[in-house]
Amino acid sequence: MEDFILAFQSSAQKIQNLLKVSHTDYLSTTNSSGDNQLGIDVKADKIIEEELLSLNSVRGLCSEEKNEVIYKDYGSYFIAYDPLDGSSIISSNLSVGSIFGIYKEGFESKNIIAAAYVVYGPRLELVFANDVLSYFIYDGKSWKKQPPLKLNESGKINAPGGTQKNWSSKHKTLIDSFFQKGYRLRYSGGMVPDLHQILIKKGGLFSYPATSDAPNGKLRKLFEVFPFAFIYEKAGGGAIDGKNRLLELPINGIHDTSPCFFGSIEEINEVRRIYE
Ligand code: AFP
Repeated sequence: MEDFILAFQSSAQKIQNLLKVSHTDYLSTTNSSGDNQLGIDVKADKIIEEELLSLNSVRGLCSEEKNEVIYKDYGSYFIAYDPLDGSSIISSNLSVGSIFGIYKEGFESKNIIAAAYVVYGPRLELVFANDVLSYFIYDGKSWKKQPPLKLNESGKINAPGGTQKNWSSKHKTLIDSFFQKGYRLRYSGGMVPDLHQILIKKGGLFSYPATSDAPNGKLRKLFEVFPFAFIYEKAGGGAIDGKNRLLELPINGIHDTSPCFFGSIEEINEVRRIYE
């Protein structure tokens, strides 16, 4: 796994440099999910693709920015990644991220054996989870390992995604109930910084539910939902679609999406209670 950590750190430094100097104009193209593509999305995808294809252990790559999976004829691991998540908030100079899921045998939830994300913010940070959860901060010269991130039984942050007028009534009841308990609204529209914040603050709930305009949710299973589900469970929290554990969901196509809830155990139990 060390080769993956080094590859993620190397591509993170290159993409951070790109973010410092790049314009944020859109290309005329869209990705496979129909999202408009920024020039930097395509450049970040290329950087990660080159880093990962150079590893002998990598057999296949699946990117949010591409339609097709890239296969090599040797290697053991399949990596699904979102090279730059948060395109719509880059022009506002908010933090964005890269997300990675590492799968054995093939792209299925049961095959995920590690996950990682990079936060491009005031600091460059990497979180990597396999059997344990490792947290690194880049100080401009090297990546310094930090104490591991751990979720408490509950927290105080509520990060509710999706357009509120398109929420179901039970979802509105759920979200309001946390605000009634004094939870603080912390939502930037960037999955990586929003979920990273809950891990750093040791608790809370991030939700992106089924909505009337996105009945299967918006976030992609292979390179957003499953990696963060893996990381949140390793941190002592939970990750469900309202009822089922996210890491038990099937996959129907590499860009398949799911409603998703990530958080501390008590918040996830409350989601189950309201949704079931
Ligand atoms: P963009 O990549 O289009 O900015 O979308 C970011 C994202 O996929 C994820 O990072 C956020 O959690 C989510 O969308 C925000 O979606 P809403 O703006 O609908 O809340």
